Formats: sequence, structure tokens, C-alpha cells
Amino acid sequence: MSNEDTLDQIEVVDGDITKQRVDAIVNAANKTLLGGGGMDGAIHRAAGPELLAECRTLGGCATGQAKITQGYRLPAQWVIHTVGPVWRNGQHGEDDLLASCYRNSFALAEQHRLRTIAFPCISTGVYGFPMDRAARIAIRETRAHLRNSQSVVNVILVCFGAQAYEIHSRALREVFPRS
Ligand code: AR6
Repeated sequence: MSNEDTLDQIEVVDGDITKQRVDAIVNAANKTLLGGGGMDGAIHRAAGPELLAECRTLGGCATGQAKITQGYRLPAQWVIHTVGPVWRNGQHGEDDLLASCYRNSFALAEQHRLRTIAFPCISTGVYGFPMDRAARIAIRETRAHLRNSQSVVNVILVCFGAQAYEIHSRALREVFPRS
């Protein structure tokens, strides 16, 4: 398999996740799944109160796991809620837990036969995960999934701002070196 195998199925954009026209957007939530600040709050505001009502029925979510709801007033039909790890010092399983967020989100996308999915930079805001390290994990997991995917064909990594976009573009070139 060439080094660039699934590169054309991954798009890094600078944008707002609530605006993405995809089958599912991923929400970087907290364990309660009852909303929060940052992007979580923006997703709930854009989706409308029905999203919180459905989230109340889910009983929360453990770190590294994922749960799915409808998207209500969002352009995306579904929201996959995942709970990223809080960064401590990197010695508390943070890398594996972040990788699990991507794997479990992809697993739900496959179960629902979704084709397009947009991820935010999970854990890199309030939860403090170093963005460069998180970006390499996000891209590595995306590449691994696309190589064996049954349903998902396009993945958008949504960066909020120019700096996040630059970091992810660089990480993409690292994970897919030109042969
Ligand atoms: N679209 C895309 N990315 C965004 C948006 C947006 N509209 N808004 C912010 N970001 P964070 P976390 C970026 O803090 O670190 C919530 O309160 C932001 O710049 O939203 O996983 C939850 O309820 C950053 O790079 O998520 C949890 O309590 C990235 O999204 C907690 O925050 C993630 O930032 C989760 O913290």
C-alpha cells in the first residue's frame, strides 16, 4: 500500500463544526453529556433543546467512549458524543484514551452506515491536551480506520482557527510522507 493510500479521503479545514454538512459531527463532550462550554455549548445551541432532551436519556458516557444522537436542527443528521481525556502529564493513559474516542466514534459511524463524519480537535481546548500530539493521534486513527472502513468514506478534521489548521496540516504531512 502506498504512503498516500487514504490521504484523499481526509480533509483538514479551518471552520465551525456546527456548520458542517456531513452525516455526523462529533461533539467533544463531558461525562454527563448534558452540555458544557466551548464547542459542546455551540453544538447544543445550534441543535436546539431536543438534543439535550435526548442526551438526558443516555446516562452519561465514560472517557474514551462514544454515544450517538440525532442532530435535530444541525445540518448534520447525527451527533456522536465522545468524552476526551483531561490532560494531566501524559502518564495517565491520555494518548490511548484519545485514540479510543476516535475508534469508538468510527465504530458508531459504521454501525449506522454513515459515509461522512466531521471531528473537532477533541480534548485540545478546556481539557488541555497538547494540540500537536492530539493531531498526530487523530490522523493516525483516521488513516487506520479508512484503510478498513466499510461505510465511512470521508473524514473532515475541523480546526478552529489558523493555528490549529497549521498544526493539523503539518501532522497530516508527517503521517502521510510523500514517497
Ligand atoms: N467548531 C470547531 N472547533 C471548535 C469550536 C467550533 N465551533 N469551538 C471550539 N472549538 P473544547 P475539550 C475547538 O474545550 O478540550 C466542554 O465544556 C477548540 O478551539 O470544546 O474536549 C465539554 O462539555 C479546541 O481546539 O473541548 C467538556 O466539559 C477544540 O475545539 C470540555 O469542554 C476542543 O475544545 C471538553 O473539553
